[in-house]
Amino acid sequence: MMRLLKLTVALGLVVAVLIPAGVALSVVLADVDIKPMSCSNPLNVNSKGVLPVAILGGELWDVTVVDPATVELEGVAPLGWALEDVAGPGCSGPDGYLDLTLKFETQEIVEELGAVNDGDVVFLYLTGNLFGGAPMGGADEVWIIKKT
Ligand SMILES: [Ca+2]
Ligand SMILES: [Ca+2]
Repeated sequence: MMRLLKLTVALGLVVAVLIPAGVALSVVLADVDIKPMSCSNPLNVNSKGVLPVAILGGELWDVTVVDPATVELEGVAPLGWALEDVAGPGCSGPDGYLDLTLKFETQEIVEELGAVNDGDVVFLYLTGNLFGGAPMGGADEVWIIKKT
């Protein structure tokens, strides 16, 4: 239920963001999972590591239709990607459906976030295209860890 609620909120925000840009109406909404299998998605802004993100596949949603070369998180291109079943909906483990996993350099994402405070919860937006050109997008939230 929580998960459903979160997705509804994310959908509203994505549409609100995309309509002014003129891209609206047929955006394919993807189930984006930042840090697969973690629900709270802590993001340490001082981390020099990578941020793993999965576009979760499902019975009606084959992630191989997504063109990985077009995917960006907050406008940042991934370091690499793979097709692998790493997680399922609601922060669960592998569910038998293939996921598109991408790795982003944490510091590049942090730069795009601008000013954040320890404990903030912020949405990160993922955008991209399907092979054939249709736009897709989704969002998930992270919990900012900023130790001073
Ligand atoms: Ca997660
Ligand atoms: Ca999966």
